[in-house]
Amino acid sequence: MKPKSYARSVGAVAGLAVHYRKDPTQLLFDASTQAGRVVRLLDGETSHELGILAMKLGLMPKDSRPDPEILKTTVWGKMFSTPVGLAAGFDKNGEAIQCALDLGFSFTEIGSVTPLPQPGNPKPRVFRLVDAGAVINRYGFNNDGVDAVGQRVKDFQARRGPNPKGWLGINLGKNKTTEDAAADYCIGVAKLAPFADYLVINVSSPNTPGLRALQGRKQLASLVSRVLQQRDALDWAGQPPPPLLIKIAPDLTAQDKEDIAAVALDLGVEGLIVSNTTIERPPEVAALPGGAEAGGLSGAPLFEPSTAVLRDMYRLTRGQVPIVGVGGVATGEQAYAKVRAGASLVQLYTSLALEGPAVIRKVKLELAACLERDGFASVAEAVGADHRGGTDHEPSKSNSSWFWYFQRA
Ligand SMILES: Cc1cc2nc3c(=O)[nH]c(=O)nc-3n(C[C@H](O)[C@H](O)[C@H](O)COP(=O)(O)O)c2cc1C
Ligand SMILES: *[C@@H]1O[C@H](CO)[C@@H](O)[C@H](O)[C@H]1NC(C)=O
Ligand SMILES: *[C@@H]1O[C@H](CO)[C@@H](O)[C@H](O)[C@H]1NC(C)=O
Ligand SMILES: CC(=O)N[C@H]1CO[C@H](CO)[C@@H](O)[C@@H]1O
Repeated sequence: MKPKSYARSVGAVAGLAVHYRKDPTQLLFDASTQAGRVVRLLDGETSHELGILAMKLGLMPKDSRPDPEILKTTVWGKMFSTPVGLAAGFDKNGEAIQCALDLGFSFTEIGSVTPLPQPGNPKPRVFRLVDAGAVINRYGFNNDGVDAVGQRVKDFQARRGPNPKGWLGINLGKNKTTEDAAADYCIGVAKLAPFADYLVINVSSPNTPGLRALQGRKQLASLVSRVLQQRDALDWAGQPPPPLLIKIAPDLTAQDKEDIAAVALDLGVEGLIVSNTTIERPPEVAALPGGAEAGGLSGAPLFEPSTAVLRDMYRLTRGQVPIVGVGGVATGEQAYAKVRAGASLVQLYTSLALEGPAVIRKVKLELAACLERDGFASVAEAVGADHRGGTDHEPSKSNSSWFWYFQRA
């Protein structure tokens, strides 16, 4: 090695040593990001399985650094140290609950869990479109079923102390051949609700053609009220039951959105998760290798459409129903845009799968910086800010002008 480049290498190593001494956990995060690059060479499902395995074995880094104070927020009477959580489908079987929280999320949503275990669709069923920052999946809800998952969540709740640092959401599904979805959700509620900090049911169906709007609304109301009744019939020993959230698709008609908002307000649904993956294929995605695969598209191309639906749902529910914003979040600026559009909490999945756990801290720090930049004292203050004209706060750049036009008209 030439002396000059040798000196440069020594300098670089010394620099890194100083850098990591200041912040040793960063080394683990960077290492896991590098590991993530290798794992990316494997197929989508194998790398997902390896990720879960590493989490189960405790090989994932813990991020014990405190979250910025400004990110602290209270929803459903629960304190979240950051509004950023892990979305459903990553830990389908509740095998890595504590580990997801240790990675730096303030909440993790397991599932979807169906009454009986089911194998899902034939492989391959996960496709990474790395250049588009996207994933297409058609897993078909492979999972261990409510009994196996029930044992795991019971163990988790038994181990954690009286002042939990993170929260557990349980996403309930229906078996493939079940026609009465409410019946399956009720089984999930009966078995899993006692261990959940919140529950999610999915009403992600793209509109059934020919179904009259009112019928759609009636059916949805009947589904949701059966699930609420089942939950409220359990013995909560004077404690409030876990909030029930409904998760929706981004591919909804205006009528669908009005129906869902009306039902949520009428029945007192405690939250909405917006949104699931999309069955749409933007032309730039369809043109990529794998881009035409069937399934749900997540990641970067989902950011705009899911945020638009979030904005609509906040407006239609008049800001009265807490919303969890999910879809394409890979930066703090994007998490901030979801908050301004109306999200009280934010989740991510695909950016974690593509970039590794370093993305979690990045999103949190950037979100804190966005809030400070625009003069917000807390997350709660910024929730729905795009909908309020005439504040001191600068409208965000992501705010489309037509929206302001309608708000101010
Ligand atoms: C591989 C994969 C599996 C998923 N499985 C589920 C699931 O079982 N239940 C569910 O409600 N959402 C599931 N989702 C959807 C995510 O929870 C989330 O709504 C969606 O991916 C958008 O967020 P993202 O762009 O940050 O990934 C899954 C997503 C992916 C990529
Ligand atoms: C979500 O709801 C849709 C529409 O009812 C259904 O087709 C799909 O199978 C559901 N998914 C799960 C996991 O229950
Ligand atoms: C989400 O959307 C996909 C298609 O994009 C659909 O198959 C699935 O049933 C929906 N629901 C859930 C809970 O993922
Ligand atoms: C409630 C219930 O068990 N529903 C269905 C779950 O899935 C299996 C297999 O697909 C069906 O046989 C059940 O009826």
